[in-house]
Amino acid sequence: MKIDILTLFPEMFEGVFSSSIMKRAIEEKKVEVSLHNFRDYSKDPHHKVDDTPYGGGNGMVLTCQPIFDCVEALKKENTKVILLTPDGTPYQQGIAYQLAKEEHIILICGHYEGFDERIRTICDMELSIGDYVLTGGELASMVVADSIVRLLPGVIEEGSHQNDSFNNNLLDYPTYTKPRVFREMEVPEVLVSGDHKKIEEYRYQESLKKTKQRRPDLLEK
Ligand code: 6GU
Repeated sequence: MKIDILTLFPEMFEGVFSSSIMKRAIEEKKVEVSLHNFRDYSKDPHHKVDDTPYGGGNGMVLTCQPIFDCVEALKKENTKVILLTPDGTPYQQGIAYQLAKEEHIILICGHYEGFDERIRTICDMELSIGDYVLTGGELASMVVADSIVRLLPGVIEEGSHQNDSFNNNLLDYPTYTKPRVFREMEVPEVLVSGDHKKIEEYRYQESLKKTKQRRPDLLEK
């Protein structure tokens, strides 16, 4: 998979792509990530990328030209162009699975107070990562990229995302490791019983219980 990210702040991504699982996935060529500062595509003599809004109002609006030219330079036959915006489709695990099947993704990070509405015409999808407002799409695109990359074949141990929270609309069951007793808190007996059928049933029931308590909305899906 190839992920191209359009941003005015490529330096924000350094830590995310040079650490942990993302770093390894890139090194092992499971994914290729490129950052593009669309300011470099601006035809304005001062490399301007924004202007005042028609009709008046506060703030600056990202202009079409640099983003259109940057997307057109990168776009291939099977490219999915995604805009990160607080008014986009709420991002969910199901979308991560769909996007993990794509060959090439372009993520466009909006910034400042907004972007020219016509930028939406070159996008296949608009995503929001939640009901709160960020200063820009950068953090959102990191969230989307991270959640996709971990699903790519060979990035994390096969099967280890089978039990992720949100698969089957259930939250994860509780897990424990050594020691068996820590500050008088004991690991549930069933987990050391060796009875795999019982363990499976216990985990399912715990998932269900936690989901009912914390996210009853998931069970209605
Ligand atoms: Cl994708 N962008 C911004 N700026 N704020 C957000 C968001 C995206 N998703 C939630 N809040």
